[in-house]
Formats: sequence, C-alpha cells, structure tokens
Amino acid sequence: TKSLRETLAEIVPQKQAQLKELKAKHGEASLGEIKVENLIGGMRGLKVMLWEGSVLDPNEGIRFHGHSIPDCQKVLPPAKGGKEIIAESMLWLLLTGKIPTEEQTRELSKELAANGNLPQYIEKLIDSFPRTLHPMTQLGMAVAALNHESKFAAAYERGVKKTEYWTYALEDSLSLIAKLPALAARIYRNTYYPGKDIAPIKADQDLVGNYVDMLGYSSNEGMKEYLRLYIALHGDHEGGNVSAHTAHLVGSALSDPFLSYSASLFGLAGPLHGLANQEVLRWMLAMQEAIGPDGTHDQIKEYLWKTLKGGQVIPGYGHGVLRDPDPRFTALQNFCDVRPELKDSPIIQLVKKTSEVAPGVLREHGKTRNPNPNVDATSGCLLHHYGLTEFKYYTVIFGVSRALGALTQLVWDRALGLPIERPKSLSMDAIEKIVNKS
Ligand code: CMX
Repeated sequence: TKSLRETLAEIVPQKQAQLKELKAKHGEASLGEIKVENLIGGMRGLKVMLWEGSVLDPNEGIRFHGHSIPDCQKVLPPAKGGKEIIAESMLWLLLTGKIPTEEQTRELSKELAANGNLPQYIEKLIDSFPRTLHPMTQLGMAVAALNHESKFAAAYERGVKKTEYWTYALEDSLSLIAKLPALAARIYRNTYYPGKDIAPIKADQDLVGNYVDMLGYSSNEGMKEYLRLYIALHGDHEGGNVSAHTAHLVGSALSDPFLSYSASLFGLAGPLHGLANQEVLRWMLAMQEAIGPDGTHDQIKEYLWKTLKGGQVIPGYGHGVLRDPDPRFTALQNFCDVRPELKDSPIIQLVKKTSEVAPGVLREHGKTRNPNPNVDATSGCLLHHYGLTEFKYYTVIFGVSRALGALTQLVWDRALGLPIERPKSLSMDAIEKIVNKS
C-alpha cells in the first residue's frame, strides 16, 4: 500500500493540471458580482477563495471532498477497538481526497505518535507562562515558537525550487499536527492541574487517543471516542471562516505552517468564532439551574421565550451559512443515542429536549433564517458531561482539530503555486466616486 507522501506525489500533478486547465478555459468566467453591501458586510457569500478539502452546502451542510458526514462515518477507519472517525483518517481524506485503508491509517498514526513529543525549549516556554494566561494565548504562542523547527522556512532560505515548496509545507504540517496534542495537554495540565504527571505517548495509539491520555482521562473510553469524533468533525468547514482563512492568508506570504497556524489560532480565540460552544454550555447550565434537572418541554419553552424576550439569542441555534440542521449536530446527537452512559445524563437530556422545542419557538419568534441547532448546541455539553468542565479550555480542543483542514489547504496552496493574497480595498470616498459615476 502507498504511503501518504506517495499518494500525494501522485495527486499533485493531476491537481496542478486541473488548475491550469480551469485557468486557461474559464479564467474569464464570472462567479457573481460584488455589491457595496458585500464589501461592508464581511464579504459574506462572495466566492473569492480556492479551498480543496471541503465545501459547505447551505442545506446539506459540510462535505469533505464530496463525502457527507454519514458517508465518512461509514468509510473512514476508526481507532483500533473504536467506532468513531479519527483525526488520521479525516486528515488523509482532506489531504488526498481518497479514503485511506486501515493499514494506511495505522501507519499515519504511528508516524504522528513518533513525532509527538515536544522539543525541550517549547516545554520550558509553556511552563514559563502564568497559569492565568488564557489557554488559547498559550497555544498560539507555543505554535509560533515551533517555527524554530520549520523545514519550510529552512528550505526557503536555502533557495529550493518553488515546485518543491509543498513537500516542506507537508513535513511542517505533519510535524505540527503530531505535536498539537502534547502542546494542548501541557497547557491543560499547567493551567488546571499543576504538578500532575502527563501520560507518555503510546507508539501504537491514534493521535486523539494519546491526547485524551495526556489530558488525564485515559480510562474514560466515552470521552476518547467523543473527542475522536469531535476532532474529526471540526477539522474543516470550508475556507472562508476566520481560522481557515487566516492560515491561508498568512501562508500566502510564504510564512511557514507554524506561523500561519499560530495566526489562525488567534482568530479562533475570538468570541464570534471558537468560543460559541462554551456560551451554549453556560446558558444550558443556567437553564438547568432555573428549571431543575428534569425540566419538561413546556418549562424549556418558557425559558427560551424568557431568553428571547430578554433580547438575547438562543445560543447554539442559527447559522451564517447553513439553512437546515447542522449534520455535525446530528452526528453528535447520534453519538449520544448510542452511548449508554449518556442516556441518563441530565445535561445531554436537556440538550435533546431543547432541540425538540427550540426550532418551533424560533420559528414563532420569526427572526432567524435558520431555527435549527448548530454543532455548538451540544459539543461543549458533552465535554462537560465527561468531566472536562474547564470552559476556557474548550477552544484549545477546537484548535487541535482545525489544524487538519487549515494545514491541508496550506499544503495545497503551495502545491498549486497560489500567489500572495492581495484583495483591493476602497475608502468610502472612493466607493462613492465609483457609484456616483455609474
Ligand atoms: N436566537 C435568536 N435570534 C436569532 C438567532 C438565535 N439563535 N439566530 C439568529 N437570530 C436573529 C439574528 O440576531 C438576527 O436578528 P436581527 O435582525 O435583530 O439582527 C436575525 O435572527 C437574522 O439572523 P440570521 O440571518 O438568521 O443569522 P446571522 O447570519 O445574522 O447570524 C449566528 C448567525 C450564528 C451568529 C446567529 O444565528 C446566532 O447568533 N446564533 C446563536 C449563537 C451561535 O449558536 N453561534 C454558533 C455558530 C456556529 C458556527 O458558526 O459554526
């Protein structure tokens, strides 16, 4: 069977040819017009980025190289003894567009485990941070410092050919993905359990299995399977979201993958992006406190109305692009339905009951274009159920995950020779001049 590098080496020339043909044949074709409202409205809906790993359909939700989440759950190899998709099989799919065999998946796991330990200067750096420094700030700084190791930056300095850039971007990306669990786990230990031992990386375990061990939950099989699924599902959500777009933008200046992904993490740390799942949990716990552990549908409805009448949004509902239920939410709910330990969990039951009444309430309320739950309606609540109750850490887990998609695209950006990103900006006066002429 072919290795990841061999598989990619075969696909790269095909994709390069595809891009060349697209440019030659359709370079002049229009994908839509740009309105003034797009320019002042965060560029919503403008088709202005190339992104290979996934495409988000407003109704069907995310597809990874055309594969829906239920498809992925059928065909992507799980961990040894597990059932859920793992980071390695998702990464393989994102990078190559192909479904890995079990053997290919295990080989990738072995490679990541072998490269998972942190250089000593990085351990020292993390250990020097104050415990009160936000875990995302710690993660972003440590990822940036890892660029000391960058093969891409070293190769660039040596003056390697442009056509070889992608091979070095791939090496850096795999090295970073391998090290993220140890980084993230050390930050967790230092911030919440100083002095506690961190479990060693097992050479024959998958990336997230090792991450959960290092976090200190090695005997919690439910948590392991949940985080495998969570990290695979959050890996990529097409290119325009802040974290994905940032990695692509910074990488376009030929900053190495460590610097590019560090920048991306600081975007993920924003409350409008990566922090939403902790908001849902906070709101759910307040509702649980208010109506008790066995709240009825009617009590939940009443609480929803109270939230809306208080001028607040229902966290975990609605979406900027999606117009139907988020398939990632559905996948997490299906996970809850099959895990026996979750059947009696009060918080998980509350998530489920809320999802049964909230769409009706939001429809009646009549504002949101999508009254359905998004993935955040449940993701943080599951972490809480499994005992990871430190809210501020949740975005770090998202950060371990999003590397899969953001770094995949960086490899493709270099393989396809995409140029530095440089959109045109206009001042209001300049816009007025243009629109007054037409
Ligand atoms: N509860 C109450 N009102 C809501 C709502 C909700 N969950 N979702 C949207 N609305 C309101 C909006 O505030 C807006 O009201 P105004 O016209 O008064 O400004 C109106 O409905 C129309 O909004 P929209 O076009 O449906 O949604 P947007 O694209 O503007 O916003 C989002 C999308 C996610 C920010 C919004 O639905 C929201 O705030 N949801 C709750 C927070 C949340 O779950 N965030 C996680 C998003 C997950 C992800 O990005 O992956």
